[in-house]
Amino acid sequence: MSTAEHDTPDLDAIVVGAGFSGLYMLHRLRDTLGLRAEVIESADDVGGTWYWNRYPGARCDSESYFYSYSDRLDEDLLQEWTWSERFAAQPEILRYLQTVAERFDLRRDIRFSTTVTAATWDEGGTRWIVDTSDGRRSSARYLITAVGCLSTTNLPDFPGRDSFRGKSYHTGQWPHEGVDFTGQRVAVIGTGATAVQAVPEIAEQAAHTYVFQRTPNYDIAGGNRPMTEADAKEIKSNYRDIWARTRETGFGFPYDIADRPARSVSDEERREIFEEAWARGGFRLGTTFNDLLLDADANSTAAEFLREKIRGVVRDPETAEKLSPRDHPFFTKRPPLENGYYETFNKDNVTLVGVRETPIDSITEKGVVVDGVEYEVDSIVFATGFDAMTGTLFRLNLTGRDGVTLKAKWEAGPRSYLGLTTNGFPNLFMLTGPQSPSVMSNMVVSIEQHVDWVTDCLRWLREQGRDRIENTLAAEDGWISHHDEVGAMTLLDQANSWWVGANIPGKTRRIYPYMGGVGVYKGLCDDVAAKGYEGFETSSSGATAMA
Ligand code: NA7
Repeated sequence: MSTAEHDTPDLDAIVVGAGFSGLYMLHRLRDTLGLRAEVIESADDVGGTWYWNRYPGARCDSESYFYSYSDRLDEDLLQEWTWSERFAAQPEILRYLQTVAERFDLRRDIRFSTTVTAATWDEGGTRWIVDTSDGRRSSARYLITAVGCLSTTNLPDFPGRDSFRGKSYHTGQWPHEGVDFTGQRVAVIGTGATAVQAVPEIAEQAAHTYVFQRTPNYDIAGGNRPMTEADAKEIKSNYRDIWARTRETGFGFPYDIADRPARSVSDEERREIFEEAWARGGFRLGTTFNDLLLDADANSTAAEFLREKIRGVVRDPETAEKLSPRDHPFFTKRPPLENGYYETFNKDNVTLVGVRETPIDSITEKGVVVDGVEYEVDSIVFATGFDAMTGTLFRLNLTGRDGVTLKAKWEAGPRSYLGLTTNGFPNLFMLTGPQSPSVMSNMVVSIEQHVDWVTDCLRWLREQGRDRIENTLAAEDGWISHHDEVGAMTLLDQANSWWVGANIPGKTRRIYPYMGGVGVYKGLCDDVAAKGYEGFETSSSGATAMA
C-alpha cells in the first residue's frame, strides 16, 4: 500500500477511543510531545465506559478520589474538583471526563461517531493505515489502542432471544434517555458487578423483578456515602502522597495488601480484621491478608465470612443459600460491591431464579423459560457482561507485518510484551492490554502508567532519530512465561470468570490480566525503558513525519 493512496494527511499518531486512556493519551501526544494526533471514537462524545454504561445504579467500584487523573495531569484540577460521593456514580464520572476534555481542549482532535473498521501495517511506509466507518482512510506513524477492557458487550445467544415482544436492554448499551420500569415485570439476567448495582434500583420501580443467577458471587459491602467537607479537605491536602502510593501498591489503591497470612492471627482477630474492612467498604476486604488469592485455605476464611454476611441479611434461608457461592474461591471472580443488593431479596416482589443446574432454555415472545417455567415479563435486562480485554481489539481488524491478523496471532491466547506491544505489529501500543495489570487494578492508575510509558518511549525514539519500534519474539516469550508463572501462583484459574475468558463460549482460556501487581509491573516497565527499551528493536525509516 503506498502512502499516495491516503486521502487525509498523515498523522503522527492515531488513538482509538476517547475514554480515560484515550483522552490522557491525546493530551500527552499533542500537548506534551507536540505531535499531530487524532482520536477516533465511535460514540458521539467522550467518556468511553462511562459514556455507554448508563444503567440504573451505575457507579465506580473504586473510590472516586483515586479513580480520577492524578497530579501528573493537573494538580489544580485535583483541588478544584470535589467528588460528591465516596464512590462516584456514572453521571458524575462522565461530567468529570467532559470537564477534562474541555479544560484541555481535547474534542477538537477527536473524530466522534466513527468506528475503526480495519487497521493495517504498511511496512513500506512505516505507518498504520486506518479505515473508518465514515469511509475515510487515514494513516499514522503510531497506532495506540485506548479501547477499554470492557467495551464489547456479551449478549448470549439464547434460543428465541430476538422473538421477545417486550423491550430488552444490555446494561453496557443503555438508552441515553433512561428507562422507567414502573409497574413492569422485569427479568435481569446475570449477577455480576453490573447486576448487583442495577437490581436494587430496578426493583425499586418494577412491579416484579426476576433475577436469573448462574453463579453466585461474593459481594462486598460497597460502603458508599456522601463525601463530607472534612473528607475532601483531608484528601486534597494529601493528594501527592495518595498518588505516590497508588503507583506502588498491588492493586493501584492508596492502601496496600497487609503483610500477613490469614492463619497468622487467631480466628477472633481475623474476624475483627474482616469486620473492620467490611465496615470501611470497597475492596479493602481483599487486601486484609497477603495469601487470600494464593492459598485455598486462607481464602476459605474470607469466603465463609462473606457467606455469613449473606445469611445475616437475607431472611429466607433457601434464598440465602442460593446466593452463597460455594463453587469458587473468593476474589477469583471480580467481587461486586453491593449497596442494598442482598437486602433486595427480602422484598416480596423480587424472585431469584437459579439457572446453573437448569440453564435458561429459551426466550419467548413473552419472557424467559427455565426448567419448563415461563417467566412472563415486560422487559429483559441483559447484565451479561463483556468479551473482555480482547473483544474490542479483535473488532479493530488489525493486520500486522506480513499480513498476519491479531486475531490469528492470538488464537491460542494473547501474546504480548508487557501487555503493551506484540511482535509482528510494529508501532502499535495497546493501553491496558491483556497481560498488563489493567482490570486487576485501579484502572486509572494503570492507564496513566501506560500512557506515560508510551509518551516517554515516543520521546526517546524521536531523540534517537528512530520511528519504528517492535518488540522481539524473545522478549515476548519471556514476558508470557513470567506472566503465566505469576498467574499460576494464584487461585484465579479456579473460577469461570471473564478474567480467564471463561464467560465467552469458544474464547481461549488463559489468565488475561498480569497478576504481579501494579507496583512490581511499573518497576519492570521502567527497567525496560532505563535499559534503552530492552526487548525492542528500533529503526529509522528516514522520513521526517514526527515534529
Ligand atoms: P460479568 O461480571 O461478566 O457478569 C455477567 C453475568 O451474566 C454473570 O452473572 C454471568 O454468569 C451471567 N451470564 C452470562 N452469560 C450467561 C448465560 N448464558 N446464562 C446465564 N447467565 C449468564 O459482567 P458485569 O457487566 O456484571 O461486570 C463486568 C465488569 O464491569 C465487572 O467485573 C467490573 O469490573 C465492571 P456467570 O458468572 O458467568 O455464571
